[in-house]
Amino acid sequence: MTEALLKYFRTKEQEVKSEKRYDSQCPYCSMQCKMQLIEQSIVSRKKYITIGKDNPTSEGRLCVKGMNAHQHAFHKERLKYPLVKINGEFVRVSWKEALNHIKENFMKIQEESGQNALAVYGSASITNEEAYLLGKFARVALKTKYIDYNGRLCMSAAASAANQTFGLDRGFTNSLAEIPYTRCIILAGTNIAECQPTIMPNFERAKENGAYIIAIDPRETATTKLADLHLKPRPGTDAVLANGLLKVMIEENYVDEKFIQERVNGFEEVRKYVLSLSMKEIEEITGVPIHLIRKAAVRFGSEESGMIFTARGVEQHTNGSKTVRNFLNILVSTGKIGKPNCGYGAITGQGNGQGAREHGQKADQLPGYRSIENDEHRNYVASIWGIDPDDLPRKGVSAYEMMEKIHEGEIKGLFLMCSNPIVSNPNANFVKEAMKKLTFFVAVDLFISETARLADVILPASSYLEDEGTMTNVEGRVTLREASLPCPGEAKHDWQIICELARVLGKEEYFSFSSAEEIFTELRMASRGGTADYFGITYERLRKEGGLLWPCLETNHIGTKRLFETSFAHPDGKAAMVVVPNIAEIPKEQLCEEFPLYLTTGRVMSHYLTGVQTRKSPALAARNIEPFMEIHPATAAKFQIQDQSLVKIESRRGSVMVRSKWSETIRHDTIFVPFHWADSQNINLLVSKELDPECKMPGFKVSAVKVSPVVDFLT
Ligand SMILES: Nc1nc2c(c(=O)[nH]1)N[C@H]1C(S)=C(S)[C@@H](COP(=O)(O)OP(=O)(O)OC[C@H]3O[C@@H](n4cnc5c(=O)[nH]c(N)nc54)[C@H](O)[C@@H]3O)O[C@H]1N2
Ligand SMILES: Nc1nc2c(c(=O)[nH]1)N[C@H]1C(S)=C(S)[C@@H](COP(=O)(O)OP(=O)(O)OC[C@H]3O[C@@H](n4cnc5c(=O)[nH]c(N)nc54)[C@H](O)[C@@H]3O)O[C@H]1N2
Ligand code: SF4
Ligand SMILES: [Mo]
Repeated sequence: MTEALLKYFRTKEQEVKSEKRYDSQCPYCSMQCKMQLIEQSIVSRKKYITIGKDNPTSEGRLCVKGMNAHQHAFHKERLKYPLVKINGEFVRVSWKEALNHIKENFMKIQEESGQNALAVYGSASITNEEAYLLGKFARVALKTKYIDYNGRLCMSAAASAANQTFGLDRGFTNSLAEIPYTRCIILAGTNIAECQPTIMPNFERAKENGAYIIAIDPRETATTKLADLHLKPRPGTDAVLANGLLKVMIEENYVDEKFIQERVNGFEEVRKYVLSLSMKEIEEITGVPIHLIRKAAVRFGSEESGMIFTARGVEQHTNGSKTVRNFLNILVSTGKIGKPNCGYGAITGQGNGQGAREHGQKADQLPGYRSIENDEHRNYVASIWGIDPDDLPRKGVSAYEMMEKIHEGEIKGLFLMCSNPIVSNPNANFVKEAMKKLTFFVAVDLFISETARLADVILPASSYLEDEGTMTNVEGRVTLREASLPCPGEAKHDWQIICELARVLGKEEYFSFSSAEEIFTELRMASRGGTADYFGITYERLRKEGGLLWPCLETNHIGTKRLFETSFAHPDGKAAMVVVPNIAEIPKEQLCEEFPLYLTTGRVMSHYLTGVQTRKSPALAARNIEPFMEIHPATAAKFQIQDQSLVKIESRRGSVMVRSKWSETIRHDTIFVPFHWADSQNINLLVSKELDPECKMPGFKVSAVKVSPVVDFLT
């Protein structure tokens, strides 16, 4: 540093009058990096800096989003008061007025149209306590069967696959600390370098230790650059590719006969099926040359240890659940699970993407990963809640299907917490129409999001800097987010909002909580004996031990670092393989003469999901001010598209306009657009309503589209 620079910093430091520090965890991805916000008072203003804090998962690292997260939390548009829409305009009201207004409308809807005319839509960005309470609120306070959440669009395929194959779904079967010591890694449809950046050193260390990395992605990314071998399948054909990999592994004798014999069901059927397949056909369907499939299979099969990671690239398909199961077929037939440095990771998405899928926000679920259709489970949870099990509603429908029910008029009122569905759901035009049809709509948010704009009431929620609670991270590690900054204006914590609303609805006795910790104490009991058992976890332990991996059965249990060491979680202790047919599983969205290209969607490093938060952060927005369409120059030439020019993309559902970005490394038949922008740049206007029949995941990663230059732009 030069003398002049040093002098500059010294002067700046002298301007700082006082400093306060607040602990928290990043509000964004599943790494849940621990951080500290430093608030400096400088003569006439406040200055904020965010630094990382050491912990077992992110080891003190932060990425650019975490470092700048406070910018949205302190943004001038942060909601500070309840708002009620009067004659089309939002007007500030008191909490009392807002809550009474909600009560009147909710009661009227249920009196006129029945309990199930109200629906709840939740989120995996809220804490475990809030996710748990929201599930209870729907079932006990509103008595509706309709509740689901944004994680349906995110983790449902991986969760469904792990539950079916292993009998239990915890994102990572091991702890991150084992990654550096594995010999071969398959990264299928995951862009960790941009989406969980602070996980990367684990993979870099593995590489330094000689691990061979195979990436599967239709385009080159910062993640695939780390790989020794990059397979670029046609979008949506990963299940077929996995059949090819498995065929080679079986033919070359890389399967673990002893492991299969002792611990796996269904291998014989899968073996027979994949051996009947032709590699030529697999090459034709996937677009991946046979010799590369062989190379990947032989390497993964022959190494003594290996791990497979999947993320939304292979999961967000109308066959996402089966695709993941096929990757798990590979893992269990090679016996690379349940032992050191071997395992599976579904790279979880949102901050609480893991915990929020365990405690009852899902349409068919009760806390602790229990089933709402299982009588024993119903009796247990009803006993914790102090209600008659017969009063517990049955299962409802998935997130997007709730939009259909709204359209049909069956659902008339909606309570939305922490999500922006008109931007994040597929078939966005339809979803927006649905929202407009609602008789009464309440949104709880930090901002007036594109969806909240359509609400009748908006309630202001607290942010990650203000709201204490537990979050279960990418490893399945339960962490305590200590947050202590006062709420801005009259904003309240999501759990407080749920409790207050329950109170005005006459259900106070079930929701009389005065802290997040009190809710957690009930959650521990409610999850006890379930697959996701949190009973042994307490705030005190989390403070002392920094985080615990579930299941954690007793307060002296150390948590579970590695799953399935001696048995899987099915009643017979065995993993269940399944045949994943090539033909039936090809995506429902087909190319044709009119729509000749695959559109796939995803993320960039500096933005988060629908962008409501990151688009308000100047440092992040500046990195990607607008969406772009990645396209191969040869394809661009075919459709007369210049680099950096405005392009119209059309599907069977709608059209958007974005700027082109030539890329030599994407497949010729595929374009890529990130989904962090809204309104006329909302890429979900193009995505179809088709869902995976098993888990109801939309096909975000394959739409048939055409592209054309926006000629008027230059003339
Ligand atoms: N910066 C940033 N980080 C995030 C988020 C964010 O919005 N921004 N969101 C968080 C959340 S909620 C989630 S769910 C995760 C998502 O994390 P990822 O799933 O890693 O992210 P995506 O970009 O959606 O998709 C990953 C990759 O899949 C590839 N892909 C697309 N189609 C296919 C296909 O058919 N087959 C294969 N094999 N690959 C395909 C894409 O090219 C992309 O590189 O990230 C979390 N972290
Ligand atoms: N095309 C396409 N679409 C996709 C995907 C894709 O890859 N491609 N990915 C899907 C995936 S994986 C996901 S996870 C979804 C996510 O989609 P959404 O659920 O819509 O996610 P967000 O953009 O995070 O919306 C969160 C909203 O809650 C607000 N908020 C933030 N924190 C809080 C809080 O603590 N309390 C409250 N009450 N509000 C808060 C934010 O301001 C924002 O308005 O999108 C899905 N949609
Ligand atoms: S976005 Fe994810 S990796 Fe980046 S700081 Fe936040 S939690 Fe950590
Ligand atoms: Mo997600």
